[in-house]
Amino acid sequence: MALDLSLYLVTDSTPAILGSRDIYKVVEEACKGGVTIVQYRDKTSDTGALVETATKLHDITKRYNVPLIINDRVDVAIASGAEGVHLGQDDMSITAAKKILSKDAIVGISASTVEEAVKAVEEGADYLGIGTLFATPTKTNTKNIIGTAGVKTILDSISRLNRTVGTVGIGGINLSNVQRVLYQSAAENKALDGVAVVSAIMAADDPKAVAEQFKKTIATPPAFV
Ligand code: TZP
Ligand code: MG
Repeated sequence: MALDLSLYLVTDSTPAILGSRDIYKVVEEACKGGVTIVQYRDKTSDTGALVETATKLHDITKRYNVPLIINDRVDVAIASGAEGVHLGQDDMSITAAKKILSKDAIVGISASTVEEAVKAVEEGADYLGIGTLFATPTKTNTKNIIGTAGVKTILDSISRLNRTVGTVGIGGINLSNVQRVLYQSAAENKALDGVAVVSAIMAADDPKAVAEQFKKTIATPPAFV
């Protein structure tokens, strides 16, 4: 599966976002709408439930050729057959995760500073989730709100390393600001490969339609240039 980060869906199972809807239906609709990668992010379920949900999500995503990434938990990624993991700065190191996972597994990490980003690239991260771009009710314990200027500084620093690494912006991205995010955060030699969204798709009445709109908007040159 090639790594296409252009529209990265991160799930959320909390009532504030998912409501009483079914996570499997929402993720399947999002896949139909064209999300290119899905991360199962669940901070509350126990290990057994995580593996069960991840396995069911993987049954869905693989039908659409969409890689499934598991937040935080390398063990759950392996048990569910997912394609990779997304690590936080306080989780297992990239080096350790790569020792345990299969050699073609995708290992991504969150980065909010130049130092974190450079270290992650040097350790061989496949992609960086760069943020938090904008304050968002979805994640209130965010360390740094870095805006497009912060993303641009990070992209500029990693472009000097001459390593291949994917990049997505995350935090408060929606249909109204996505074009601006991509345009304003682009450094001279490196632009974001995509955007990661939670509520814009997970809380949408019609996740398929919103994913389609994102794809269209991302592919359209911004009118304000
Ligand atoms: N990491 C940084 S911000 C965030 C995560 C998981 C949540 C983004 O959620 P939303 O709803 O797309 O603003
Ligand atoms: Mg984490």
